[in-house]
Amino acid sequence: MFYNEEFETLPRPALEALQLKRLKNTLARVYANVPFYRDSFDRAGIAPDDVRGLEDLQKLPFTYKQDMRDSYPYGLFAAPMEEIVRIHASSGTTGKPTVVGYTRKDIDTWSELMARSFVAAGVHKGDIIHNAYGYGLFTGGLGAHYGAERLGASVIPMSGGNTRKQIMIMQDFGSTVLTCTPSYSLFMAEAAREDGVDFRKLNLHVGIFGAEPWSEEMRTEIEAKLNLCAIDIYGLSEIMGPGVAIECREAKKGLHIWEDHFIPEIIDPDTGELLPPGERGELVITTISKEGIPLIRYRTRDITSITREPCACGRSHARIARMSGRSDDMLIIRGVNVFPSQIESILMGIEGVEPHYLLIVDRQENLDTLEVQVEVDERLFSDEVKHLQALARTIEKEIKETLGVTCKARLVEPRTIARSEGKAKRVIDNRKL
Ligand code: DLL
Repeated sequence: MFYNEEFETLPRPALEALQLKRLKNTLARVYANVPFYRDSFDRAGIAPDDVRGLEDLQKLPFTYKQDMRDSYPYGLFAAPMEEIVRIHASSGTTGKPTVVGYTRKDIDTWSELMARSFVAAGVHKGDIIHNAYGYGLFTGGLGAHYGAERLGASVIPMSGGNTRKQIMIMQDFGSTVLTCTPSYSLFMAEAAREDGVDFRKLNLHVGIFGAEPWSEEMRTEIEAKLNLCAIDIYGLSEIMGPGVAIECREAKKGLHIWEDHFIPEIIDPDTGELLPPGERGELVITTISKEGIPLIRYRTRDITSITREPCACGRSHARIARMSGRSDDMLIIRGVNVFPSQIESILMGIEGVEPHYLLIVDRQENLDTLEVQVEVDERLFSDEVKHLQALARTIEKEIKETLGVTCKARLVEPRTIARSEGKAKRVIDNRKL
């Protein structure tokens, strides 16, 4: 099933011809309207007309999040304010947020791409979408909302929070689709259980989860606890919001990135060199249809790989692998590089461990330390101490053997680690303080 079959299955030569045409238009637009791009292209000695083929994209300089911060709030906008109909912003952990603006056409494109994403995930008209992504400056809530309406499904604009009410509504309104962060879905399942509601008896058939990294093992856990098909959706506010890429229900293997609107590249984050398909590196995205704030070769910091192998679903658009994290989330512990998602995969594979954890990194006497706090099954906690100790040793051993990192496992009681209604906080790094 497709939302826009013609464009979703466009044969690659036609897709690439369309990309080139749109890229040229975008370059002309930013060169004419955004002083930042005119300066950066001039400095690199390249003019929009020098880009004759898609391979010439590599000659263009990158755009970084810092460039957006430096031009706060509207400096990179390529459309006059009279044409901007919506403003969103991403909450940076430090300093000012990153601000993005959408023209009416941008909102229209975003709605279509979210509608396509819903259909790829197996959502139909007639579905009741329980949208628990936050509404507000965050793009999750409104992005999913407009896509649901475009598709013609019924959308319940819940936003995040008030978990008990969410469960009541889901039960009473017969929600069939859940959209929220993967961590919040588990929080809901847990709250439901406490209220004596069996999540598996709800009408939900699919959950569309994203906005934070999660592992394949976490998917297994969510699918079992919520009794639905869990689909991974990716996006970022700088590029658009949710719906930049999504898994298809047919294959559930890699996320189709909507290449008629975005050109993806995978680069070595240290050298900036393009990497071949299949190799992991940083995802760089160029927007080719945006009017409000087009971005050229934007460094997402997200780590993935790309494949253009045909997919069982028939979509011709490239697929990116599940994100293993952000290059700036990578922890370096005594010289060993570890992504929190790698630790998550190991934890989820161990019997008795619950999907709620927190990594605490510190430095004692010039040595990095890692403490893995993780909740364990209620039954285990009331069990003999020696069983708990054995479990802690197993966790420490598996992490050491798989990742080469020494850690201390601290098993905590169920519901002691803070729950999140949006993006989960998995790491506390005290070294930076
Ligand atoms: O998180 C947009 C979104 C909303 C995506 C709802 C999916 C669903 P930002 O707040 O700007 O936008 O954060 C973007 O979140 O660069 C990734 O690091 C991370 N991220 C988003 N989706 C995924 C995912 C929204 N499926 C940042 N897997 C991105 C891993 C993800 N990380």
